[in-house]
Amino acid sequence: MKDSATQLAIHGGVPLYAEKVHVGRPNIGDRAHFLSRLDAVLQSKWLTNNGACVQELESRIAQLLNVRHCVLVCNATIGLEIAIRALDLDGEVIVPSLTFVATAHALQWQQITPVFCDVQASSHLIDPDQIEALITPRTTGILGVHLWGRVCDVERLTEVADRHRLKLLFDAAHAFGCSKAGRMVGGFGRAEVFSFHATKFFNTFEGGAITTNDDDLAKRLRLMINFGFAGYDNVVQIGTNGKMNEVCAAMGLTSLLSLNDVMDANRRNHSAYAESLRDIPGLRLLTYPEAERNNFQYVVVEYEPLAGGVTRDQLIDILWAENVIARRYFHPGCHRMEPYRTLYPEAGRRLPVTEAVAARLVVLPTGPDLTPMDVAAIASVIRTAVLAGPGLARSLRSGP
Ligand code: T4K
Repeated sequence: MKDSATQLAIHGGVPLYAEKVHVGRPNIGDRAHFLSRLDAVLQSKWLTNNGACVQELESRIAQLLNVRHCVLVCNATIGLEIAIRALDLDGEVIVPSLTFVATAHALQWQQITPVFCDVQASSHLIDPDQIEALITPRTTGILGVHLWGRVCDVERLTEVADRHRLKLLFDAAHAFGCSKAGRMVGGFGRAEVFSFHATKFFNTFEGGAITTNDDDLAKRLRLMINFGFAGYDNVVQIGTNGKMNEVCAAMGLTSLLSLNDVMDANRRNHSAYAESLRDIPGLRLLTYPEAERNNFQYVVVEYEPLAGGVTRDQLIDILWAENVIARRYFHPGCHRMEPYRTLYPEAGRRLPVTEAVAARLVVLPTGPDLTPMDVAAIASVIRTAVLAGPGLARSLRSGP
């Protein structure tokens, strides 16, 4: 991130990597396949508006996720906004604060109040026990987030939503290829919204999908992503432009081919992190349920320093100085970002777990380009930094 003291502290001024190793490096897949798809797109002179690649990708994803409808969109943020609107949500919607800010923005953008709910400490997922206390006569829905690809307690959320006649929607931005009780994410709640952004496990450069088993909702979604057009010159409702283009869909068709390889590489790296980070005091690696499918895209660590040891932010500085671009996702929680901290200044009071977890999070790089040896090297930087403790923390504070 910055300071030469951190480099001096660990590697005598020479960073671990000559080039930056990032969280969120895109998985590129089979270039030749992508380029031949691209060539076919150019040849066809059909570049967007429900082209052949979009149609093929929609049907492949629907099949993979075992869901009736997959509506591709230009990104997950617009996908969330459209799904929220198609479900007629308004007033207040209950949502976790421990998420990427797009989840909250998708509500506030359309004048819906995001009512922030705390998460469970062990899973980082919305806590079903806290929801009922937040329901008011203005509440119309619950927006769960399958954070890190770990799937929400869908059963309990469904039960609460049904009891209070609320609509249940999921932000599944992280959860492509993940499962719960053997069921693929995609068919839970009224709809689920995936992100296919460059940094995601499965990418289309920019993009996303709304999936649902509800035929009427799917029809509405399709109208909404295309300005409300029901045919040439026939606009039947308000809509926007949420379409995915053919280049992005071609990338998606390419990414599908390497899905299992990427998942395997991520799983291998996650195990390597588990092995190398074992027994470091104050450090907990978030694990994924063994019986479920997960894409292991996020390697998430909670770090609570021992007295006088390097802080979480110093640990991130040290990693950055080594050219390991770790992230503090999703610090400090949406409720501490604008416009939420101004609009809802009291929200933090009911979010003690979110506040504590957000202060401890470190997300580490993974992906097929990273080998278990890289993982061991990154872990060794972390071990050195944490174990060096107060001495190193003092040198970081005083500088070179
Ligand atoms: N809901 C949730 C729970 C989400 O996490 C997200 C997005 C959304 C909704 C909304 O989805 P989209 O509307 O984006 O489809 C990044 C992504 O832009 C964002 O999609 C993602 N979540 C979020 C977790 O990460 P930033 O602000 O951290 O991006 P940035 O530019 O700092 O890049 C992240 C890392 O990836 C960097 O270390 C660099 C690396 N990178 C990035 C890009 C774009 C690359 O190596 N190559 C690249 O092409 O938000």
